[in-house]
Amino acid sequence: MRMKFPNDFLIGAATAAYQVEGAVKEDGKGVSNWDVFSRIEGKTLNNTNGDIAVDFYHHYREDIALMAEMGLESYRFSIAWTRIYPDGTGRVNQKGIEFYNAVIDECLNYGIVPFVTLYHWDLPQALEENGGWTNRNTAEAFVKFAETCFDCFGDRVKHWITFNESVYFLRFGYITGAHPPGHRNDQEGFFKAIHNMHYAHAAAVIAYKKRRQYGEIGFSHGFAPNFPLNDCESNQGAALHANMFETYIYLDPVMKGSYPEYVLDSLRDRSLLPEIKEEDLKLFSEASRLVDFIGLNYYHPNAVRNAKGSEIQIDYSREASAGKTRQFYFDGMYEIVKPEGREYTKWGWEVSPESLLEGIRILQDRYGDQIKLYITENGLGDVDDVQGERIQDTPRIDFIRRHLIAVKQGIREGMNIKGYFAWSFIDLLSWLNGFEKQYGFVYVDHNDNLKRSKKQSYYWYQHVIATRGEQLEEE
Ligand code: BGP
Repeated sequence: MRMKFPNDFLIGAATAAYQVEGAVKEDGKGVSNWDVFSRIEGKTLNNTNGDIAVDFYHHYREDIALMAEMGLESYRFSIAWTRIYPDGTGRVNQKGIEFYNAVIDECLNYGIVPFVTLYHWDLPQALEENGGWTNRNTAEAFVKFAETCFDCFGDRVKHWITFNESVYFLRFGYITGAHPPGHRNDQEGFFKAIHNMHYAHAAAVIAYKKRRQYGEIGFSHGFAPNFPLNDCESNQGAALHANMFETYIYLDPVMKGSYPEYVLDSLRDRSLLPEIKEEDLKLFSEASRLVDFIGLNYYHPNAVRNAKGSEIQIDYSREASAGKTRQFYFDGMYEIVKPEGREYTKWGWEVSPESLLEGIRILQDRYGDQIKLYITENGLGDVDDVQGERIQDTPRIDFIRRHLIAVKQGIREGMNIKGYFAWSFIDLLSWLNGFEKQYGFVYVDHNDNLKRSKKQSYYWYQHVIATRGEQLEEE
């Protein structure tokens, strides 16, 4: 049976400030933790950094015109905190406000809905130096930054995301050291940072709703649902444990206003429980009643087996965090394996559109059937064949097509999914993989003045949007 996406379903694409903007020293922008971290030898592929990225700062008109020509309905982008508050707090930089006003207005001129992420990993260095997310002051500064954004842009921006993928920036920041601040196995810092991040999220949600701007606000989770390798009971336990520490510790406070008991017990046993004040929990609970949606960034599921007692060593290499080799497990209780006979990307990520739905069913069991969801990221990281006239990125088309069909199936089953954002609109800087791992509908030639070219997938997505996905199954 043919079906279009419902009228209120947004078909969009996403990027993040550090990965596209460049112009890191222009118009009063302050220094971010990534500006500093990427300068440390060996931290990123070929020591690439975001100094130029794809220079969206100067190309935004051209890029948004390309979005409009494609028919894109919504553009998810993030605001660089250091453009608004160069030192993280204190003085506001008017030029930064002007830049995002221009980007938002440009989108709206074409009828593109701006979908704005407040925190997509580029923390002001001044705050990082004072303890980053382990310091409650960072959370307070975030709330101030969020309020400034609501006050300056909230008349036109009606969709907000507080945090992007805390599961990754905190794990890589405090356990593997692959992201700033680069701590290794700092478990105490890790759980403290998680709690402060939750405080910042909750306070920002409440601050937003107080303003009565009649928009929505949510939280984007890096959703890699863990499934047991097989029916064996110990592997099922391992998958549950993994989901507790990779998903529920992030989504329970947002959706229910409390941490899972299982997580609390396990942290208490290991003397890792951070200080959780009664008033924080009150705040979480109030925010959980106000939050509008969960964003899922879905790339792959994980197959998990029990590893208790097998002395797993954390792999601190950049490759491990970039997904190329086996991943680490902070407490050695489970191991993510890559069973043979399944489909994987060049970076070893399992391709499984059906696991997205399976994962959503698990979330529905926990948070209710009608939780409002957006797929805030999904896409294929690949090395495209850029020879010849047109870039034939057929694997990307196939990947996105299959995931969009799954989303349609979910909607048919009654899932409350309100939009899909392909990662990414344009080829951009991958945090750890430089420019080697491409995700975009638009290619950027770094040897020819950052010239933009439309890929095959650009035209394909244009058609999907024009037909509201009606022909996906036949393409
Ligand atoms: C998500 C991030 C994005 C983006 C994407 C692809 O985790 O939110 O910013 O980078 O993953 O990741 P990668 O470039 O490592 O393949």
